[in-house]
Amino acid sequence: MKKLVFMTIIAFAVAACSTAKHSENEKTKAEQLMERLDTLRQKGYMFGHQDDPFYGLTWEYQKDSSDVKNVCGDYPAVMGFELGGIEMGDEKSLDSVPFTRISEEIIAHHQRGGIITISWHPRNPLTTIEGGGNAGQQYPEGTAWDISDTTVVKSVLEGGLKHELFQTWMQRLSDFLATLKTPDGEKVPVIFRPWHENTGSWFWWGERLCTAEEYKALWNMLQDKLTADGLDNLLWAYSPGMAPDLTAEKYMERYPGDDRVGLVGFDGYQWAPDGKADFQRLLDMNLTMLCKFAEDHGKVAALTECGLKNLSDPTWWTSTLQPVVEKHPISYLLVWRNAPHEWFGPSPAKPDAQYFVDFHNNEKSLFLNDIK
Ligand code: BMA
Repeated sequence: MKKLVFMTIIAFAVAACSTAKHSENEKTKAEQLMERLDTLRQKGYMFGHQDDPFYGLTWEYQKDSSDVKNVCGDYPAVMGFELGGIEMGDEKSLDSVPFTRISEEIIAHHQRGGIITISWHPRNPLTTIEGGGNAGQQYPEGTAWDISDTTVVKSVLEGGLKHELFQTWMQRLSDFLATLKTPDGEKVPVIFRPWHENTGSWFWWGERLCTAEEYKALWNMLQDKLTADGLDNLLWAYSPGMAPDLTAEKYMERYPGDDRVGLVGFDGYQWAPDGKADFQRLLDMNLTMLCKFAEDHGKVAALTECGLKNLSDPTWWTSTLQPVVEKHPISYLLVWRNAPHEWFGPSPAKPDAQYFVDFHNNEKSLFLNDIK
């Protein structure tokens, strides 16, 4: 990559990662992560998997296990973790993973040289019944997917009905993030990706649920709070959903600003088992837009979520995904979790495993051993 572009990226990263500028030897963890991502991008694209170290299709909570490693012999370079439920003070996430374990695995992956990304699907602050009335319920009442009311974002902003409650929720999130430190006190760098898929309307922060101004105010409120708490290890990622109308103009509509975002991406799944051609066309088109946007704005680009549910086409890794992503200078792609009811990663028990090995062996796909 041209030096000028690299310098631009670093300049924006400094702005996006914290308000203070830092000299070479006192870069924040977020700034260092941005530089690392940018360097690694010259080599290829990293593979990521959500909830990788907790469970697979035939096991759960076995130390050092991973479906990805069990298939190809290496851990994913990027691991994704979900914090939904932390805002309630729950012991387990909405995906039933104990938060103490999440903290431990984040630190362990960082210590083995890997990269961490965190998502957060907080419950609906307006419809959640405090004291647990509808806690633990997955869909949709009281959850992030509860879109029964269009004033939820407004309600948590300054002057809103749930503003105070949301301060408590943000504090609990902040307290958890503060635990992400190695034993010698080093903060773990994290790609933090809140308020995602906001150009769709299935979360309470979605497009038809709030105005662009309200969305940005929500983003800013959370970012300002976590920054004020000293969390300068967060690289903020903005990721709407893949869509035929995701032009650069559309991408900008709710974009929080170059000074507030370090990584740009989008989430894009192939939902129809026979939808290969349409998926490839759309993915290619959106990645072309995204990578140009990233270059113009001095950001790192990533396919922040993707997958084919239950790998209904076992050749998907090499026949569908790889040919498109290898054309674009993205930092990483991340496939969603291997839950019993829906899985997006490989598993030794499934026919896509042999194709995943080929995907892993391709020199442009990067796994943990490729980035250490
Ligand atoms: C969704 C599904 C849900 C899960 C949520 C948050 O895509 O996997 O089962 O609770 O993500 O991780």
